Amino acid sequence: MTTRLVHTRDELRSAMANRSGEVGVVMTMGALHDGHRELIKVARRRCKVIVVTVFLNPLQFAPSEDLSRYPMTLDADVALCAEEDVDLVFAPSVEEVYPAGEPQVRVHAGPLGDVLEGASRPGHFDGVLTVVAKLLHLTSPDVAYFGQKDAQQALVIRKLVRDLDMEVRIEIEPTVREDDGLALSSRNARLHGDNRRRALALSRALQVAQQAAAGGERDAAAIAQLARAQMQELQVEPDYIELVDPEDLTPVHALRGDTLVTVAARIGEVRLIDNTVIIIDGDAEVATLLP
Ligand code: PAJ
Repeated sequence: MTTRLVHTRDELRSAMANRSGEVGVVMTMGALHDGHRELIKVARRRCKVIVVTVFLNPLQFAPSEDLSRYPMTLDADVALCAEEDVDLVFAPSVEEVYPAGEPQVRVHAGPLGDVLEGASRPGHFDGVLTVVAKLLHLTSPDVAYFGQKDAQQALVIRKLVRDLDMEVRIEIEPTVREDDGLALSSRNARLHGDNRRRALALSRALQVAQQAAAGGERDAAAIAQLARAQMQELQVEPDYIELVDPEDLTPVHALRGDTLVTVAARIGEVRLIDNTVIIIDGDAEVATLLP
């Protein structure tokens, strides 16, 4: 089966019309890497028809953010999709997705969209949810796959489909990392020289948090302090490092159950995020967001 590239909603509709079986979608902003590839592989194993969307959504970037510097590599993206036996790549233009310009009606993420990344990037999750809702409507999947790398995003998308009764299953897959621990991200291509080494501050901080919890530490502030100190060794000051409840993102003070440790930092020009789940009294191998 060859991979088909379509750009318009009409092409998408007619390409989907003669397919049957469970449809899985992987939504991306392009510049595909092995993190995206893993989501596609999981989808390929589980679904009959795989659609990958490639759309750099302006609605989720503030004017001051890095939209114009975001890498665009559609040919390579389609080649990666072909390697993974994807059926359809839907790569619409901004005009195709927003034919009337900026949409007047949008999905509001609510309180979960105001904390952590949302506090640093006001309106970001409204932009994400608005495009995710549109792409879900356009592709009508049975299952949509997202990465734990963007844990807050995955949670607000789960909330979107529950609160608005959307008939789609949301699956969250573990973060794919470089050998040294750096979480794969399209933005890593912009880490040069010493900044590539300094970017390890995030994953190392999360390791320190895991180790502290494994050693019996239950005080969230103490764990955050150890993690922050680890980052400072690489001269990195986090935007935030927080321990929160993975269900509702409220701050955790004493670790009693599974706890999401989430971190963001600017390395040079590049803003990176990462997270891990500390499992208390459970199987530490399953450190992914719970269903
Ligand atoms: P993008 O950053 O391209 O990510 C697309 C999907 O790949 C997301 O679900 C993200 O969590 C996942 N992903 C990214 N890096 C990963 C890694 N290292 N390991 C595992 N999964 C990873 O997230 C977006 O695009 C956009 O906000 C989008 C949902 C497409 C809406 O515009």
